[in-house]
Amino acid sequence: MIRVPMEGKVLNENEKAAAALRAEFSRHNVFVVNLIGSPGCGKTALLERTLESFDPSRRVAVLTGDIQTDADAARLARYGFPVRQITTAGACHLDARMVRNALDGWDLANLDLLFIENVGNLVCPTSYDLGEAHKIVLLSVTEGEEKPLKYPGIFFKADLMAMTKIDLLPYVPFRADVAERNARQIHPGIEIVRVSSTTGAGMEDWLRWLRAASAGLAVHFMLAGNNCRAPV
Ligand SMILES: Nc1nc2c(ncn2[C@@H]2O[C@H](COP(=O)(O)OP(=O)(O)OP(=O)(O)O)[C@@H](O)[C@H]2O)c(=O)[nH]1
Ligand SMILES: [Mg+2]
Repeated sequence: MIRVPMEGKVLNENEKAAAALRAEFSRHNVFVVNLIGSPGCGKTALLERTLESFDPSRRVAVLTGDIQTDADAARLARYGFPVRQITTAGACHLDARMVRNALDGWDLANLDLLFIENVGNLVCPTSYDLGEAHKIVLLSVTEGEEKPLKYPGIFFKADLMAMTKIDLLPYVPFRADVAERNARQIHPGIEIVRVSSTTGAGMEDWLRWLRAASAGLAVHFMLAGNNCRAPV
């Protein structure tokens, strides 16, 4: 009985912090996406492949969340863009305050695109607004096509589902069309891309989605074809 009001208060605090962040992102025209998915679904790998495809002049940064270690930040920093690790020391999600703290010292006026990789978890991050423009859910083909039905919250809230590791489709009994149907049963308007960070398949669709989703903002991170290296 006590747990519910306390959780409500925490979420309420987060909503205030997220609203402040959203206003800040909007003021500086920063396009922010929040990547959510199970541990190991390929969030960092997708970001690695994405950063690899960007021209170094792009004004892109990444915040990556984990319970422990800065392993993901080390992987992502290799591409030359600003990267910071948020270690939550036990928390199964990022919250808006953690994001605000991690942004300290970064001039948002110098940024067009911010990726936030959430802690690997299909449930907890769903409830925490980070001031992002879009939540993106990743579902890898090794997880089972029923996951959108079992974990509907994130599929309902996400604007895009990235089906990851599609290079493994020949080797796993995963029916991609059923997974997509399940996601659309929960959220009829959800957009879907199929990608492989290993082979690069589908990267153009993912980048096209990013371009279209950010079109309302005056961001220039990859509007010009000559400034965006084609995915390898
Ligand atoms: N075959 C294949 N493996 C992949 C692909 N993407 C990621 N992996 C592998 O999946 C494992 C987990 O990938 P990560 O990118 O670390 O996953 P993550 O979602 O960032 O994991 P956490 O941050 O720990 O939640 C690694 O061994 C990757 O090499 C892919 O497209 N195809
Ligand atoms: Mg990761």
